[in-house]
Amino acid sequence: MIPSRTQVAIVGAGPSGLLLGQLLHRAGIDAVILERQSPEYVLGRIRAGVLEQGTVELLDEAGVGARCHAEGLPHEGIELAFDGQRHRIDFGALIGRHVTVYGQTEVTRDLMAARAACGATTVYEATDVSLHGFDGERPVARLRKDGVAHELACDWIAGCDGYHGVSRASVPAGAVKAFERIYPFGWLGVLCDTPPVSDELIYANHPRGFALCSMRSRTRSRYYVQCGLDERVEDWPDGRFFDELRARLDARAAGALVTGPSIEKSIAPLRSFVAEPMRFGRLCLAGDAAHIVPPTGAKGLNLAASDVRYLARALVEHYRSGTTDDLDRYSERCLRRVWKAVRFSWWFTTLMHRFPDTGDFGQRIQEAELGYLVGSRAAATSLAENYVGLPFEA
Ligand code: RFL
Ligand code: PHB
Repeated sequence: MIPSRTQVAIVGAGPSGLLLGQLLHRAGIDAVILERQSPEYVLGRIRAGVLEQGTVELLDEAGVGARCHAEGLPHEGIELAFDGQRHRIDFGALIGRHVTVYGQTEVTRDLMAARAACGATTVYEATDVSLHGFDGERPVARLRKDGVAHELACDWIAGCDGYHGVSRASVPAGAVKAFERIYPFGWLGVLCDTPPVSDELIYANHPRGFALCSMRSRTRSRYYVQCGLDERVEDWPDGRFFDELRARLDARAAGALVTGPSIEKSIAPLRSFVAEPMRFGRLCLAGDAAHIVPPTGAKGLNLAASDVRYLARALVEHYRSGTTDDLDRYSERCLRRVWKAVRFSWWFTTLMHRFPDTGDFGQRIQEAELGYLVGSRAAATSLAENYVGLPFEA
């Protein structure tokens, strides 16, 4: 049954939409989620793997943190490989904080289960979602489900529908300013059921291009290599992928790499994108709908969570006291944190990747900066603070 009215209509059942739904539900605020895809499709997308401490705390607040604590892997550092050597950035020693390796798929699964358990409505395979009247007091979301048209009246719309969603696209072009940088390369990612090459993530800078050794668990590995924008997955059989990965790693990691058949392989282009502002009347954007970062800093999902944290608190305060003060501050508050993460992701991407136009000079500059980074406590602390996640505003 699709209701005709709710307090908050949420577009998108990715991590932003589901987490917002759960935080609102726990505060007694009614929300309906409209999702274009099926639940299986949403769970089939292999994406993020690294959660900031603040994100895990927010999962706890939403009542869905148990499995992340039980099965997630706390990581107290990362390794940087360059110039044939590997160096550790020790988050624990530098700032006393850590990240948790726990896949976005699992976060989504936990949130879906919690939503099903509380009986809240998610309309999957909702097509032709369109948003109306958010510049006034009575917004409406229209949709089709199984060919039948529906209207959902609401107080607020949360646009949690990712970069290609309908929410940002519904805003008049003159009301939104977009900031964008497209990088001249992508990431080719492979998932396989083999033990990870190291206990920690390895970020490798190499003249052949960037590589990343990540993981989902002690038995499942996630690897990436920088690739050209014109590359196709079909041109990268597993053997070629692992040869290229090995060539970009230090000798110890290359020797320790256990290969196996890939269970997923995909190419993602890299971009930085920010839309300002993030609120238009009674439509608030959150997560990838408002901003994209290249995955190098592992910030996308974490930024989505921090937007949702601010939005949920502002809506709870609004329904409790009638004030819109926090909603009025929503956009600027999010954007301050967003731009810091955009800056960090851009910096780490620029430091680690081979750019087509900077040549051997660029490679030496990167190696010099990496040398400085691993040799200076001040520089390493800056990396650690940003990677583990900057604090939220009060
Ligand atoms: P999502 O996950 O894109 O979900 C949006 C949902 O909205 C639905 N939708 C619609 N529904 C109804 N009507 C419409 N018209 C709709 N249009 C779209 C979509 O079907 C979808 O279900 O956005 P959300 O929730 O904001 O979450 C953002 C994160 O998914 C994203 O930032 C991260 O995956 C980015 N990311 C990483 N983030 C991290 O924090 N740590 C990482 O380690 C990390 N690694 C990554 C990443 C992203 C990657 N790719 C593929 C871009 C690694 C990769 C390779
Ligand atoms: C991942 O495991 O997918 C992952 C980890 C770290 C990143 C990006 C992606 O920076």
